[in-house]
Amino acid sequence: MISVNETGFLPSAVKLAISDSPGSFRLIDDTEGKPIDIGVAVIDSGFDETAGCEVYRLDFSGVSAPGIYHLESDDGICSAAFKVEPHVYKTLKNSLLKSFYFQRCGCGLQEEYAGCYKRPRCHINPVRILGSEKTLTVHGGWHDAGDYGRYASAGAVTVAHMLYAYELFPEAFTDRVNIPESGNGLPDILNECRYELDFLSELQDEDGGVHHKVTTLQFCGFVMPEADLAEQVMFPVTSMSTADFAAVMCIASRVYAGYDPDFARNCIHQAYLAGQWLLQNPENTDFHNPEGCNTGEYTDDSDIDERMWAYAELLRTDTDTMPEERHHINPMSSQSDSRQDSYLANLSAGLELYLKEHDHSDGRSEDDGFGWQDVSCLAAAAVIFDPENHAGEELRNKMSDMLLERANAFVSMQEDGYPVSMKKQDFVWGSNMVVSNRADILILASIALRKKAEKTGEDIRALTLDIELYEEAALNQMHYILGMNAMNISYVTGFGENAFKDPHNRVTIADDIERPIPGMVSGGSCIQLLDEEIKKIADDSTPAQKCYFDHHLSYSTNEIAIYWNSSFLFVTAYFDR
Ligand code: G3I
Ligand code: 9MR
Ligand code: ZN
Repeated sequence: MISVNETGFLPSAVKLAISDSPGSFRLIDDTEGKPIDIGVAVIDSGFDETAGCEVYRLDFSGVSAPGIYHLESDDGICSAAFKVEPHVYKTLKNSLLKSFYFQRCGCGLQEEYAGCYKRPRCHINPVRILGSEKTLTVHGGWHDAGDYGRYASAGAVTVAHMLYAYELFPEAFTDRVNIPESGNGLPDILNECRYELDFLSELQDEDGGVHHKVTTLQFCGFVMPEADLAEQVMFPVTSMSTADFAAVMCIASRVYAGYDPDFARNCIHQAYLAGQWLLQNPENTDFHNPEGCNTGEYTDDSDIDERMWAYAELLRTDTDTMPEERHHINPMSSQSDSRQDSYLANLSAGLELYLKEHDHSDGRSEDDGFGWQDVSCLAAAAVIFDPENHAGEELRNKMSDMLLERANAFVSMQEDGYPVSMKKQDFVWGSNMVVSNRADILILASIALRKKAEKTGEDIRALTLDIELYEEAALNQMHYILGMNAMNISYVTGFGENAFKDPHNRVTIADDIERPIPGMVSGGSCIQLLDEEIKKIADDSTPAQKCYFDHHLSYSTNEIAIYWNSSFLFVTAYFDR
């Protein structure tokens, strides 16, 4: 087997594929239908426990001419085809972004924008507040994944991935992706995130607390969204949701300030209220489903990282750096200094506690801190890329150290076997997000080094080697998701000859359309074997990369989710800016 990134490579990038057997290999130009005179170097990379085989890296970086190619061994084994061209990831980037439109709840998807995936509006009935008969109406937001639940933390982290990407490399988001708001003066990534932000803002109580989720009590069957008519319930306020909400509303207030000042002012006001709630409610409200409820829990036994992220963003954003008139809605504005002090004190204490709890002396694999459960590197991004450095030099250095330590660990983890920065224990539910998050961290490290050089005037050439190492490692994680893996499968619907086809996605299961909605990322291999379907084809002896089943019933290995897509959009957009 020869596995390769089935979308393709940028012309000047290092180009690798993986063979599970030795031999000699040729590069075939599929347009000409014949081999080209480019050497394919074979490097024995040793036995890879996560793949369960010897791994031979095939380096064909010598090709740079735009075209369509595939690799062939001397005994006739062929890889999937792939492209080499500038902007080879543009279509993928735009499809990953468009996928959020297909997750929209509360509106109909019109044929003009959704094509054959058009559908009527869904989940428009009033929502009951758990434990009472009171109802309220909530609007919009994205369905979380293959289910139709709407979850505050998952939504907030998803939007944060996208808004941080936009803040750090806006040039990657100039294309329109044909959604109803296209052409309204905002980039479509901001139009799409606004759809979720407007929903999130309806989850906040007057005291600033944010409700954990809006779902039915039980997962519905494999029906279309508009046929899911069971009562929707709003679950209690949690500290995790309130903290994630505070953080993402701060980012939104910055990013939308130039486009919609009223909306931006409301975002920072809601963030400020959430921040006040956090200061007044210091206990973690680790959520667990009540009796009779089986929808997504998004439990977290610690909210230290979420609070760290909230305080980092509030420290950076809930200050006078915002338009002066904003303070009129913050009666506490004359006390903004004392607010600043409390954010800074809590951020500093939170980081100290977090670092103590995550010292990895127990041999656990590295955290990435860019997902829904551990948001520590979202907090790091808030501090490191704050142009005003509100957190101060010492805290910023600690955050940079944490980020760079992880990036360096991810670089070294790809030295043998598959160049993917994963140990066996990292193949958890949503392991493709772990891979993608590690690419995101590598990119953040690269950006941080560039910005440091710009700021200090340090000769960028001294940092170039590190920057190139980080970016090459980030691309290797991307290659894994797009096909260079032991399953020889592309984990993004519609992208690659061997793209996965049968996601655990209720819309795809129920819509009677053969092709799955494109641009959706599969959760990927999970060694915990957490559903009955995967247990039919995998057991404890199955290599970590192969605990995967392209079957709609395997929800623990083959679901799709908004924060898996946003994490991968971050890395794809970076390489198509
Ligand atoms: O954090 C621990 C880690 O410390 C430990 O080493 C590892 C192995 O034991 O487990 C890690 O916890 C895992 C957690 O995800 C964080 O990665 C749990 O085992 C695992 O069960 C948990 O899975 C989550 C799953 O819901 C079940 O709760 C997935 O991350 C999460 O993406 C998924 O989310 C679902 C929603 O509930 C419902 N909507 C669909 C969505 C995607 O499947
Ligand atoms: O479809 C649900 C998926 O979104 C969740 O991630 C998963 C775990 O919470 O549960 C899925 O729903 C299944 C339920 O848990 C058990 N009965 C079968 C349901 C559909 O696969
Ligand atoms: Zn809906």
